[in-house]
Amino acid sequence: MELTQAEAVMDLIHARSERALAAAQRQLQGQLGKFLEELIKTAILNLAKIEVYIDFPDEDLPTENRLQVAEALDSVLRGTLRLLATQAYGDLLRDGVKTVLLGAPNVGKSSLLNALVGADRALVSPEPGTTRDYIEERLQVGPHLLRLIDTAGINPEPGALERRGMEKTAECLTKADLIIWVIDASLPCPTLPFEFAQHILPEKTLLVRNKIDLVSSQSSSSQTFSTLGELGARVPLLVSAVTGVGLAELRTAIIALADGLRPTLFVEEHIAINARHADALRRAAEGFQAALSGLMAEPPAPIELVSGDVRAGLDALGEIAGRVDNERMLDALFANFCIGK
Ligand SMILES: Nc1nc2c(ncn2[C@@H]2O[C@H](COP(=O)(O)OP(=O)(O)OP(=O)(O)O)[C@@H](O)[C@H]2O)c(=O)[nH]1
Ligand SMILES: [Mg+2]
Repeated sequence: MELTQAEAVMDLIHARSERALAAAQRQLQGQLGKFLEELIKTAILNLAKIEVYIDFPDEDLPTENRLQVAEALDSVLRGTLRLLATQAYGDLLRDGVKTVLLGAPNVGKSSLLNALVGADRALVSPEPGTTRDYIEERLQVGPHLLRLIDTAGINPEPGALERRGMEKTAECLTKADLIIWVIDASLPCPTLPFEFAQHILPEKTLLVRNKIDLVSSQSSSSQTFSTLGELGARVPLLVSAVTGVGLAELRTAIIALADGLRPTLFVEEHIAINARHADALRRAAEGFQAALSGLMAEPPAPIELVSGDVRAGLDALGEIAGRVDNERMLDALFANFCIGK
């Protein structure tokens, strides 16, 4: 078993959602290892192609070979960056989808958190400004793990303590994967100050009209949302945290939005690297990038330097699965070139 598979066993044990489980299973089957192996193979082969010329200092690396090697290293670099791009998805699987409940005071954010979690987790009261600090709960919604965060309500005229709560809300928003924007269905349509509104991207936001139990069905269908911009043009979700109406639809909508957070770069959607992999991949990318720059410079960098950079990239890739040893390098060197002929 290689290192990535051993890590997958750990991920399997800690998996808290179907998606995390599926990703861990694929990694256990060696999916990540195989992808890395391909990159390593190509890099070793091309390292061999240039190191031949270190051993024969009278000959220069012909331009044609140089371009071939550069092209191959470029594909290794792109593969490395593609893997690196799955880190955000890996974080999402391991830590949960960061979902922020946002809205004016008293609209029922804490009540919604309690209703979704199925427990009295956050304090609820008819007084506005109940929640000051943010409250976080993990829960499963369909195949996803959610980190649901209840925040202090956005008050246009806050007191000192409320203002500090709102600063924390703004900070939460900048890191949110999803936003549930709650408005009170029994009140006129609200607006949000710019410092909050700027973070509300329509593709990651659900508009929820809570307290629908207080509103007759006629008046709820006639309300317009002209102050809410692009989001206002959508049909909002109608829910009641008190009666439970609309909560199933809210869960379905959350699942649909969370599904959209998957990386689109991979057909094999289950690759999701961890922080250790990301650190090594970043160093690998640096090595391959430096080698490429050296090869493509005019005049090209000395071959010893280029080879050193490729080796640094290879070592970093090798760290992820185990190690790339010199034996393998020599094998490739002798298998592909008629040295000593
Ligand atoms: N009728 C009705 N009342 C609700 C509903 N949801 C919440 N409430 C009531 O609205 C009041 C405020 O609810 P909270 O959940 O504390 O509201 P909040 O948005 O967290 O408020 P802050 O923490 O002050 O920002 C409470 O009295 C709740 O019982 C609902 O769907 N229907
Ligand atoms: Mg609250």
